[in-house]
Amino acid sequence: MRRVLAVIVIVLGLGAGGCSVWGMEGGPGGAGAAVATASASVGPVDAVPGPDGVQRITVSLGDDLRMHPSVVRVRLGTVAITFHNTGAVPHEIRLAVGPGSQCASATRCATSVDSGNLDAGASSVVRFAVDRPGTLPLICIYHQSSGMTGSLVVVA
Ligand SMILES: [Cu+2]
Repeated sequence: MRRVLAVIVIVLGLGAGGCSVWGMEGGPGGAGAAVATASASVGPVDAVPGPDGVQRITVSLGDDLRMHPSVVRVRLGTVAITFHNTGAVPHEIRLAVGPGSQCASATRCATSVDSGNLDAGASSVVRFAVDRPGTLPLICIYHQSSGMTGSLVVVA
């Protein structure tokens, strides 16, 4: 019981942190985006397991054509990534989960998962399972050539 409460507190704390990051990026234009780009290159950001064991993280997509964060680290198991378009330019994120992975949801069972088209302000949750360590590429299919890429680092 005590352990469950501790987990909930941690999740709530990180959730609040995520909101403040969104606040910065949600502000008017360039300055906020530049700050977010700098912080995105610092290093991988861990997805946070919930009480159900699913590791969750939100990746924000901006008009700077970058993912925030651009490097997400997860452990083996089920992952749910929320892709949220905080800007005006549409994005669509695809993740090649590879032959060693399988989808946790019956509706998404393929070697890649896709956010679908995300117009301004839209978000979608991509849920899948990873069963071997490695680094999987995240790409925006509209802006890959502009460097709108990232990676999912899977550790044991
Ligand atoms: Cu994009």
